[in-house]
Parts: sequence; structure tokens; C-alpha cells
Amino acid sequence: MVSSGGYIAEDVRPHSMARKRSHWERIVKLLASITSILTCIAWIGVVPAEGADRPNVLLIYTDDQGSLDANCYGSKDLTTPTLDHLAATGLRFTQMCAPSAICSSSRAGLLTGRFPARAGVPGNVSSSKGHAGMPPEQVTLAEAFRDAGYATGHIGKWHLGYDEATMPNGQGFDSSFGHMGGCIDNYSHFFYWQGPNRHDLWRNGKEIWMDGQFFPDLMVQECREFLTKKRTQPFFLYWAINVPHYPMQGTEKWRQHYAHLPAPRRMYAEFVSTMDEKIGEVLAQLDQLGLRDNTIIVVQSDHGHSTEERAFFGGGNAGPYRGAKGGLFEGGLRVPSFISWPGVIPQGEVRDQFVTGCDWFPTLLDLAGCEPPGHAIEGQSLRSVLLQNGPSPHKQWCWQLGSGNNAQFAVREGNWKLLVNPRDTSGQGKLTDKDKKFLVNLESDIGEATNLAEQEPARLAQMEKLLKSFRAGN
Ligand SMILES: [Ca+2]
Repeated sequence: MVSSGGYIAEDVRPHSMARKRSHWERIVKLLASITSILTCIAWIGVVPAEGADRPNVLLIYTDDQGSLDANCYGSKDLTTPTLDHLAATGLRFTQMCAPSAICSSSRAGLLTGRFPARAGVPGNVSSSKGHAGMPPEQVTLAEAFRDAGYATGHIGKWHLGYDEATMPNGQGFDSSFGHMGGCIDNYSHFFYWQGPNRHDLWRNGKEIWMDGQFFPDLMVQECREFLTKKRTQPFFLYWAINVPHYPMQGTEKWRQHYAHLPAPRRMYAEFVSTMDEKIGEVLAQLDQLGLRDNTIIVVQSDHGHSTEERAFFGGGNAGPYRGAKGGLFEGGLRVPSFISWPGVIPQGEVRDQFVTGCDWFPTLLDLAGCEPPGHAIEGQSLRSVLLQNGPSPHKQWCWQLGSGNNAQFAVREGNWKLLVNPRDTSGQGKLTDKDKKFLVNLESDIGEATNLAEQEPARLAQMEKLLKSFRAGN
């Protein structure tokens, strides 16, 4: 490079000298340009192919795990070292709300970033072969990642459609292993809900039989194979582990460990710790492959715990929250939720901001440096919540569970929440006709015990207006 001093000296030289100098200068500049072009070409040659340096994403969606059902959330009767380790090496949320309080809708919200009803899944889809689920035109997280050059895999439960177009391979997953309906017996892999009894285990759209093999172990094996095969390219693995959903089939080790607990907490705890152990086995594989630091791990429940007969009428722990699976009180919506990405996301911190399961769609794409979706979604990126402990991206939110006259709704603005047609599946207090509009302030009444609808008519009207606006699609 010519120093600036040289140019200053040039001004006082005779014109002919200056012209000659200018001629050489042009040649030097031309050579410099050629050199920088060549440098650029050489650099492009060594830059990794697009996506090769992007983080992997492992999204683990647990099933019917109650609001506080991990040791680090306050359930000190549980042994959950894997989840506790994730909290210590990442963040956990205290106000992560599921997109809905039942399986299919929650999964639709997670995988599309949209209000589940707008994704075409206001309630549970059929668990019977041949029945369509979430419309295939909905854009899933798997499709978004696949478009960005990721390998995409589904392992575990699906429950978003049981015909070719709406099974996982029709919704953006390169590979799929698991059951299509809502639940299975973990040894026979038969649907575990009602008759007629039927087998439900599939690989890439083809029925397979793996008689007598414990499904959580099969999922671990599948995860390990996926991680090993895809370790050299960015991947998005959606592991929808069907645990601790009924039937509660914890292993012998955990049956002995929890022998002192009363039923149904005992059976539930056995299955929670079985789940924790299986997740730990997959995380150990990530460590062995050297992928842990370049993999974003999210673990979250799809909604609150079940109080159904098949779940022995309970066993999960919602702590101070009212409600459970199937209703829009906090016990149905607040879920244990973790994210860990060592080196990028703070470790051992807690986030209390109101956030939702719909937010993972834009958040994971954002963190991975992929393009945001080109269409409107309700979820928002949590980047600033995660990295800077920034404010909640949501001033307002809305939930719908079911359709028709008995559909439940909840709408939230700040700490105010209005429930319409509420259902309390935890049986805490009777709901009367007056409670069909149930207004609470979560700041003063986290247990949602007192209906303020009559005392706060102006607030009720405002919340009803907001709900109407959401229902109109605004
Ligand atoms: Ca569930």
C-alpha cells in the first residue's frame, strides 16, 4: 500500500512526473484489484457449503408431563438428573404456556408456530388409520428446516394425521419412526385407549412390527442411529417422546426406586424417571459424537398432566396452578420447558416471561440463522428473552380448545386472563353457569380461584372484545 504521505508529496512534482506516476498508480491499483478478486475466489473455495456450520436442533416434546414435574421445578420427590442437568447447562422457563391443553393441537402449534385452530387443529385429530389430520398445506418446522438444507427426522408420537398426506413424511420429515395415534402400549405397540384394538407402529409410512420391545428403548436406538448418520450435516430431529403419557409403564429400576410413594404419584414418577433416563441416553450419544456444543436442545411438555382414568386419575404435579390436561387453566397450559446451547445461551438461568410453545418455530429458525417463514404466524422469536433476558414478545395471546358450542377459549392480556366455557379437569372447586365467563388476574390469583367477571365489568368487556378480535383472525 502507498502511504498517504506519498500522495501529498506528489502534488508538488512537475506535471509530466505526475502523469507518469499516475500511470503506474493505475497499474498498481489494477494489480491490487486482481489480487483481491483472486483472494475472494480462494476464500469462497474454503468457506463451508451453506448450512454446514449451522447448529443442529434436537426438539424433544414430552407428553402429559405436569407443570412442575421435574426436580428442578420443585417436585423434590422426583429423580430427574437429565432435566436438572439441562436446566443447569441452559435455561428453564416458569411461564412457558403450551399452544393448547391437548395433544394434537399442542403439536400443531409447536410445528407451525400458529394458533392451532388457524393451523386447522382446534382439537385432537383421529387416531384411526386413513383419517387426515393437520392439513398438508400448513408449513411445518420440518419443512422450514428442510428448505434451509437440514436433514429432518421424526421419532415417537405423531398424532397429527393418519393418512399419507398428513403423516410425518408428508409434512417435511425425511424420516419417521413411531406411532401415528395418540397413545400406545409400549410393548405391543397397540393403540391404548379404546377398541377396536389395533397395532400402530410405522417407519416412513409403512407399518412395522417390533413385538414385545419397549418403545422408549426403540426410540433411543432410533435417535442414536439418526444422530450418528447425520452428524456431518445440520439436522432437525423432532423426538416426540410419548412419556409420561399413559399407559404408565416405568421400568423395574424405577418401580423399586419409588416403591415408597403412594399411588398414583408412584406410577407417574416411575414413568417420569424412565423418560428422564432415556433422554439422558440420547444426550450421552450427542456428547460422544462431539455434537453437544453445536446442538440446540429444547425439552418441553405438550401440556399439563392427565387426570383421566387411564392415568389413574392423576399423579402429576401442577403445584399452585389450577387445572390439568384438557382445560385452559394454568395447570393445563404451563409446562416444564428447557433450552440448552452451551456457549451461546446463558447457563443455569431462569426466565419468568410469558412465552408460548408457538414461539419455538420462529425462535429455532432464528437461532439457526435460517430464513423466517414467509407467511404470518403468531409465534415470535424468543432471541432477546433467551440471550438478554428481554421482555415477553407477547402483550396478548389466545387459546382455543375444541370447536362448536362447547369449545373452550382463553385470552390473555398482561396478567389478565378470561376463560370462556372453562373446564377444570383437576376438580378444584365447582364451576357454575356464572363461570362460563371466568375472569382472573394471575398476578394476585395464580390459582385462578376467584372469578372477577362480575366485579370487573369494564375489564370483562375489554377481554371479550379482544377474544372476538382473535376469533375473527385479527
Ligand atoms: Ca399429551
